[in-house]
Amino acid sequence: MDCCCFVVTAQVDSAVGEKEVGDMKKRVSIVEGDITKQKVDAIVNAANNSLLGGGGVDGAIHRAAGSELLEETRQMGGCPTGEARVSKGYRLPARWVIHTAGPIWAGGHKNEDNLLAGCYRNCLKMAVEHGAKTIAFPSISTGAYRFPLERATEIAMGETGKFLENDNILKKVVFVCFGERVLKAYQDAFEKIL
Ligand code: AR6
Repeated sequence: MDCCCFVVTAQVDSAVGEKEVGDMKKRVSIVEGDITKQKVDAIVNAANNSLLGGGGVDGAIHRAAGSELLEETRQMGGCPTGEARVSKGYRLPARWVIHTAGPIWAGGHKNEDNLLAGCYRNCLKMAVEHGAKTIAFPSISTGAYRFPLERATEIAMGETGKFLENDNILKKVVFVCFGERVLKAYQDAFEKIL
């Protein structure tokens, strides 16, 4: 599943600031596939506070990168929820892995929205600080951590849009969707938010 089955193309609005809006949309892609196969500068890992690996996308990234990744993340001393840490990509096509710990969904009253927004903001910031021009995200917190998918995709798209408005370094932000349900949610959020 390493091919791009779906790519959102830019819809240029006929409003003031047309060029800026159009350009920002063109910098966002939505694809269905496996993030470990993405040929981008940095991929994001939906990790946990320990940064010692786990299941889901975290497990897939560690398997594909090889054991050196765990050796490096072991030295990091964990990562608070909403923050991000960077490692090398080892055997992955991506040069860097940006590890972030998303919030565990607890009904919406434990600051989950802001913590998830922080994950996106901090990963994007860290990518730029490392000179990455392309970055791929999985759908952080929407698997084992049970964050409602539609709500999460709107946060992902909203934070990315806000970041790109003020950044001219990142050329492409790719949302990698594992399965059709996730793909549809990102397509809907793209139309609604960007
Ligand atoms: N490529 C892209 N997306 C994937 C892949 C893949 N190879 N594999 C799974 N997904 P999850 P979380 C999707 O559970 O909710 C781990 O054990 C998956 O379908 O991986 O943030 C960590 O160690 C879903 O849409 O992450 C933590 O303990 C999305 O990735 C905990 O799970 C996120 O699902 C983190 O939970």
